[in-house]
Amino acid sequence: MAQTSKIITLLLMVCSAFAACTNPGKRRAWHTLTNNEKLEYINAELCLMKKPASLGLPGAKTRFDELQAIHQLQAYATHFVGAFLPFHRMMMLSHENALRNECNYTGYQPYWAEERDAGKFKNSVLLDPTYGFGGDGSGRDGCITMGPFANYTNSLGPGYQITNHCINRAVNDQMSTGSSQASVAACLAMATFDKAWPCIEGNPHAGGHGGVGGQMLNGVSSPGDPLFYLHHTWLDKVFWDWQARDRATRTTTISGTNIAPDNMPGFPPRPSNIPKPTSAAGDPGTTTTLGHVLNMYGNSPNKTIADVLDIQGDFLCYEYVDA
Ligand SMILES: *[C@@H]1O[C@H](CO)[C@@H](O)[C@H](O)[C@H]1NC(C)=O
Ligand SMILES: *[C@@H]1O[C@H](CO)[C@@H](O)[C@H](O)[C@H]1NC(C)=O
Ligand SMILES: *[C@@H]1O[C@H](CO)[C@@H](O)[C@H](O)[C@H]1NC(C)=O
Ligand SMILES: [Cu+2]
Repeated sequence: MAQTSKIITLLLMVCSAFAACTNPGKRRAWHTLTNNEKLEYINAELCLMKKPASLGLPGAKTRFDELQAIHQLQAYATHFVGAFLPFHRMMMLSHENALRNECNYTGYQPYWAEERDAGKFKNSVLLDPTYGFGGDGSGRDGCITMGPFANYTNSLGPGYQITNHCINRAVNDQMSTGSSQASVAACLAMATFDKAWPCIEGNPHAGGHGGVGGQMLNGVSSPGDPLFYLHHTWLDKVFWDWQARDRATRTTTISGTNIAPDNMPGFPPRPSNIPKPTSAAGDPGTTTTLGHVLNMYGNSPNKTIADVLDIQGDFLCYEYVDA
């Protein structure tokens, strides 16, 4: 009898070790969604834009703003550092969970398959005024005037400022060429994280931010444009595609500095009230480690880099459906 229950316990342990992620959420490319699926996503985002803020973060008026604040408050600790990709992965999850848990969204976070639109963002279905995120900006302030998000007032940004302004864009198809399949392929071919991460953070990352322009081009306040989440989810897919080429190693190791340069190219200067990151929480020194804490400012529980390296692990459970 004792023997039997020992065996059962053992079996249960073995099962639970492998049962962590049996039904991964499917993250799909925006252009492959049906119109109804697109509207469900858009309406859930509008729901976050209407929900009052509840976390007490500076300047944030809505739940959408609070997710933007995660990025604004720690831009200099999350770019040009080893945590860049894990941090943005965690931020995408925090956003996806807010849509699902607070706004009844039943899908998963979609991505913008930017390689299809590189050099021609102007014609992208992502900018559709009915089943997309509205068009380019226009007028003196570059405000978007079409689509479901035309009248949203951002409370955070530009940069570190807390001011009311429209969502603005300045589509630049010179810049959007940086999102090309060639840029992606070059990064996927990198042999080490220390080469793959800066490659992804350069182009394709810059291609999407510069290609959309306006708010998206502001390294600090870019999540004020809902396209940010489609862009960074695509980058997360690129990161995962790179990791999957050597999953055992690339989901269990991390490296890179955790000290960003004083003046990050394309970023507004760091104001004096935002402390210079010296060593991020959880890292004993100046190198990014698995214990590095990803601070979600209460939007969702903090996690460590170790928690988010495998998208089908004990914590994360999603997969990317190829476009
Ligand atoms: C989500 O669905 C529940 C149950 O139907 C409902 O009570 C709630 O109001 C919905 N929330 C939103 C934000 O639509
Ligand atoms: C935005 O505001 C304008 C002017 O009040 C209005 O005509 C338009 O329907 C609004 N758009 C949306 C998506 O709410
Ligand atoms: C999240 O991490 C930050 C930075 O380490 C820390 O200051 C904060 O208290 C943590 N928040 C929670 C809810 O644990
Ligand atoms: Cu960012």
